[in-house]
Amino acid sequence: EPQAETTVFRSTLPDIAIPDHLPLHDYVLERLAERRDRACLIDGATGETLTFGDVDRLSRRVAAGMRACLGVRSGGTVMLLLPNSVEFALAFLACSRLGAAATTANPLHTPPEIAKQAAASGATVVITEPAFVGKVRGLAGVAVVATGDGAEGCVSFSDLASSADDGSAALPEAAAAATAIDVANDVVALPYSSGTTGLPKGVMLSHRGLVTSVAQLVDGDNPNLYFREDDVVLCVLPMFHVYSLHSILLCGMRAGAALVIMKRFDTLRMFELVKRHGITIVPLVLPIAVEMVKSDAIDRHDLSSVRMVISGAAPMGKELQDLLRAKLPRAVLGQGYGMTEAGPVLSMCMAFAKEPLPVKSGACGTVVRNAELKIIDPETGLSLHRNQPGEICIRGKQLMKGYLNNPEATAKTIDSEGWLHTGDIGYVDDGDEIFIVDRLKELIKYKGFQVAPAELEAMLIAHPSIADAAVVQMKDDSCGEIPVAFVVASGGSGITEDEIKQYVAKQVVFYKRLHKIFFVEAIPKAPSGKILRKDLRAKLASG
Ligand code: AYL
Repeated sequence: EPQAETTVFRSTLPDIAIPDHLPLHDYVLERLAERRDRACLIDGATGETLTFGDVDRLSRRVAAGMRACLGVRSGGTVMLLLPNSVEFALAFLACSRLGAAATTANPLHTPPEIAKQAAASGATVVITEPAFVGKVRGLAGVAVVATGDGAEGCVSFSDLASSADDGSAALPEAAAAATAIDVANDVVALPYSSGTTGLPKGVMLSHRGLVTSVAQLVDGDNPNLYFREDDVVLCVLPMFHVYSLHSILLCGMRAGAALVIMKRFDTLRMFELVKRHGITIVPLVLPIAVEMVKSDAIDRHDLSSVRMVISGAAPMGKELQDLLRAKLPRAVLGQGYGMTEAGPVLSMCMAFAKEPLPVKSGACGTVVRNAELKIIDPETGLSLHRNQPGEICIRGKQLMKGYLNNPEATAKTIDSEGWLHTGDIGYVDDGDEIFIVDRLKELIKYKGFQVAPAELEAMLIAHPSIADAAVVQMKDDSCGEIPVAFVVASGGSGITEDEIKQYVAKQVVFYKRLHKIFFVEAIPKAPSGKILRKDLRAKLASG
């Protein structure tokens, strides 16, 4: 029964004082003085280690270089088009120091996808690897920085990092810019997300928003996500995605843990790195868990250092969780639930707390502290009780400021009372744990990556041989979900499944490729013109 009174769910942990005056870099490096010589970033490929002191010094230099050579100022935007690397972390912190926003993107994106984000975000600088420079050369008004040995026509990252002195005294201007940061309003990260509907949009995460979200997990006497200074965290999830950026890079640095950076996932390499560096914390996504349990090598490697395995960004079934638990009996296994717009974390497994609580398999955590969560009937908007599934909504200082240049989409996502509507369907059980059971929104999650149906539908409809199209997800054991399309071919065009797949594949990053095309007479739609995705998904489920 929906009710007029709102049932608000809160963390079982008490609220804490969260700094609301520190810019993000100062917050994550707040205890620098005690940690100068501790390992912060370890390059998994080379073993090269940067201490907290190194990271502080180098990120100051990069900031100074970006300001002097590239004119990056407070309010500016820099695109990070980088795989996992030390450079990513340094460039991100440098943007924070300058009061500039870092808009992050997958370097495997196609040139048109990159161009779209660069233009929409207003980026004036792109930082990338030499191998990807060709993808961004044509961007008008954008300076390109290349890492490693640099590349022709580009500023080299190492020049940036060595351009100036490292002491703040030698950087009067940059220091002034840093102190001028308006923590409540200045955007520090600008990831792209399609949210509950439509095309990808820039999600404005402020300094205060991200500080709040990190603090909700790792601060306090009894942190919800207990990372210790002696922890070694595996960083194989891409930092350009908010899961890794927030819960690995920022939470890890704030807690004083060391990160082992892996550029791309490889099961054996990962097992070796666990052993070599004594990795204690393994954040992963479903496909990595699948690879791990499938590999016979898991039994031949000593993974006993691992004490915590975090899964997030997409649903992970109970069966897989149980298989993984059997392989890693010494580790606590649990889930985090996030959404880019939510800043990003809504809930975290309480078995990860300093004073852990027992949790249930399949749950995706308990709402974070200093926040409010409610479940509403999507039809009436009225609040629901425990154990009743409905749309998950969250409120707190950690939420995004809004979508860049898109107040309409912002207003549809965060209502006038400050509640963010996730488009996820779930319930809160008697033990305060959240279970996600369905998704109201269009979003498709392939290996934890976002696929926006609207983007693929626009592309399909633009094809002269296609009259109409709808894209939905199909369940898949190793990828979670895969995008498939229902297509109405134009009369007599005779276009084939392969032609359509190729046509899309040429324009998009690998995870947005269509896996199957179903030719139909018409796309089912509501009178309003809205695609009836539920009907299409039901069609797939019934085979
Ligand atoms: P976006 N279980 C089920 N679905 C999930 C889960 C989960 N544990 N986590 C995320 N999702 C889905 O913006 C859900 O539909 O953010 C949600 O609305 O790419 C959508 O993914 C959001 O997708 C963490 C843990 C960040 C997770 C995240 C998620 C970031 C993904 C930090 O510590």
